[in-house]
Amino acid sequence: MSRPSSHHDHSYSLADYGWDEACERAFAPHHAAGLIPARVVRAERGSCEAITDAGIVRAQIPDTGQGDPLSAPCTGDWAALRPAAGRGPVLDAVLERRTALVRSSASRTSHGQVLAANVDTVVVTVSLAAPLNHGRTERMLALSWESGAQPLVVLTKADECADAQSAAHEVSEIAPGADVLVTSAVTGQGLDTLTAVLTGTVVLLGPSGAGKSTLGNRLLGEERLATGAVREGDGKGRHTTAWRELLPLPGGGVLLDTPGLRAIGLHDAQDGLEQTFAEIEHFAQDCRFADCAHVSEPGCAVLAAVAADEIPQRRLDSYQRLLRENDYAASRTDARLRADREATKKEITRHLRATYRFRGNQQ
Ligand SMILES: Nc1nc2c(ncn2[C@@H]2O[C@H](COP(=O)(O)OP(=O)(O)OP(=O)(O)O)[C@@H](O)[C@H]2O)c(=O)[nH]1
Ligand SMILES: [Mg+2]
Ligand SMILES: [Zn+2]
Repeated sequence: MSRPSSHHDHSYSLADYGWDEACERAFAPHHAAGLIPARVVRAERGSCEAITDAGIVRAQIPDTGQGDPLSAPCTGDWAALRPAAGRGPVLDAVLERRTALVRSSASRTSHGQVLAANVDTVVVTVSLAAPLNHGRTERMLALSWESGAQPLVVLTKADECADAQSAAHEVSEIAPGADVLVTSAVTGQGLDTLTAVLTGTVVLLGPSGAGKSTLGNRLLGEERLATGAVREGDGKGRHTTAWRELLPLPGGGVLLDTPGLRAIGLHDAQDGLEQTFAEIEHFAQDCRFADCAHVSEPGCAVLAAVAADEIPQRRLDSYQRLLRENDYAASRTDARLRADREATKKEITRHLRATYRFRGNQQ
């Protein structure tokens, strides 16, 4: 396994990390309050590393008591830091996120987990050294579209594939609206094009072993990220990357490598799914019923398109499976919200009872 170098260069400024006029405007009230602008490059529970114009600092994250991890500061957030005498600064506020990459959290709670905030481009990596798994790619695309960022599919390891072009064609059929690029970190194929099209905050997303960190090192121009061999036999990765950290790209913009996710659960991704399956939604406009589920309804234009081989059956099945999963996740969220509200109501009732009993005793 190759070792990454672990420290940031201190010569970078906030502008290198994407600070622009929109940030400046949004930060104005914090500026007036004497707070310092920063971008979170790595977040943990209780503290984070953030870049400021004075270099990297570690800032404390006060416990807000809010259970929802969606509101916790995460990598890519623009933050307002309050300087504290004699110790590190405290993260006081987070600017509203332009975009956010959210998956349903791994824990059994129904909360979402923010993988990255203020992302411009999501690089969805797909290895050409293993059989294509369209369902997984569609899932990653749905997550990407839902985030508000632009997805770009990057096929990796072209050197290990006999016919990369036809694989690229196949993948482009399941990725309406996203470009598909063939690359190899070994031969260098496609890397100049990739470098040229990447701007802003770029996130590498994909299964373990897809070659995200290897690609990241090529984009960074140095071995900053640890990489690991895939397993003999099934070609699966070993989950080499363990954390998420923003790194500046030599040509401008910043890069976020992510750990290969074991499971990418959808979180409230209805719009992202509609975008991912745009051609099905297009046909659906001609269904007789506005709420057609494209199962057995009369006058269903989607089923007609499947029968006419204009939409592959696999594609419709995949869409319906992901929609069901998303609905299920949403209903769990609703149940949790209901439970939260019930708990709050009970708490208030208890409080009122105690208060009135107290008053009653006084009289
Ligand atoms: N042949 C070939 N191998 C590659 C290429 N890119 C990456 N690899 C190999 O694929 C393996 C996995 O690469 P990583 O970059 O660690 O994969 P990753 O996606 O970062 O994996 P995780 O960090 O576990 O999520 C390593 O052995 C790489 O050398 C490529 O373009 N061609
Ligand atoms: Mg990695
Ligand atoms: Zn229909």
